[in-house]
Amino acid sequence: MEPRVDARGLVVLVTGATAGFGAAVCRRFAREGARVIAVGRRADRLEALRRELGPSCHAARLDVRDAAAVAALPSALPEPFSRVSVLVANAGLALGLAPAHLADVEDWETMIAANVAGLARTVRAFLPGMVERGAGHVVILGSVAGDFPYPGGNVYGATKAFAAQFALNLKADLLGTGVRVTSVEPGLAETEFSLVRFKGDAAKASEPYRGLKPLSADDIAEAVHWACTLPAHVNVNRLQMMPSAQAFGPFAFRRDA
Ligand code: NDP
Ligand code: 8X3
Repeated sequence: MEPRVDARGLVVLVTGATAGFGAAVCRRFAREGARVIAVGRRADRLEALRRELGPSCHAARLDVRDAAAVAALPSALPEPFSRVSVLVANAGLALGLAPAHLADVEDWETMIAANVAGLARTVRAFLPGMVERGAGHVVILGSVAGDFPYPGGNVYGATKAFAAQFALNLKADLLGTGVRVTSVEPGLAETEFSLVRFKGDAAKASEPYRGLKPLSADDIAEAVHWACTLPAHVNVNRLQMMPSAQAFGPFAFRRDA
């Protein structure tokens, strides 16, 4: 086997690093000796992570919906964090689980702004540097919700379908540049995701995980780390994961429809 990519040479920028998958990905790469840039909105969480990980971590407070701030981020990174080699575009959220005809349109706009526009802008900001250096890896957090429809998934699922197709289209564009692209598409994973989706309602948020073992943030971090440290000639295009306790729903029928 060709040699694996050595994490000690990587500069890994992670959006949505203040919780869940993003924080776990930062810890996973830092443990392997990579330099890590943690990006998110909550300053206290960023500062805590920066203190925990020490000098190998740089923190940048940023809302991925802020187009100007995203565009300015690559040139705002100090040495030795300025040459980002792995971008983990993970920041995102679901809001609500109401059927489309009852859903809050502002929730839809927030999801589209973060999960679609914010994602695309983040990737666009870091691609030129990677292409110029002839090396890099873009990891995009999609979801099984982008592949499998479920009631109430409406716009959230559609944003994740965008994420997966965007990743594949990037792969097409980046052929021959030395930049790898991977779409990671998890199923049920216990993080702050549901608390955000149900707007702080802890009882509702815990219901999806009741009585089963969901994926953990560390499980996703492990998968991201694996894909990024495979030998440079190997590109994992899509990586879909579910807990053993999850599977697909059957088709639904209504006899009275
Ligand atoms: P969490 O809610 O635990 O973490 C989400 C992270 O995204 C937080 O760090 C949050 O930070 C950040 N974030 C949200 N909005 C913005 C924004 N506008 N700008 C910058 N950062 C933002 O959820 P997960 O870790 O579970 O989710 C991470 C990704 O994985 C999301 O894209 C989600 O859709 C996806 N996913 C989650 C699954 C799950 O079941 N948990 C399954 C499949 C995919 P802050 O609020 O500080 O900005
Ligand atoms: C998160 C997984 O099934 O709650 O993307 O939509 S799900």
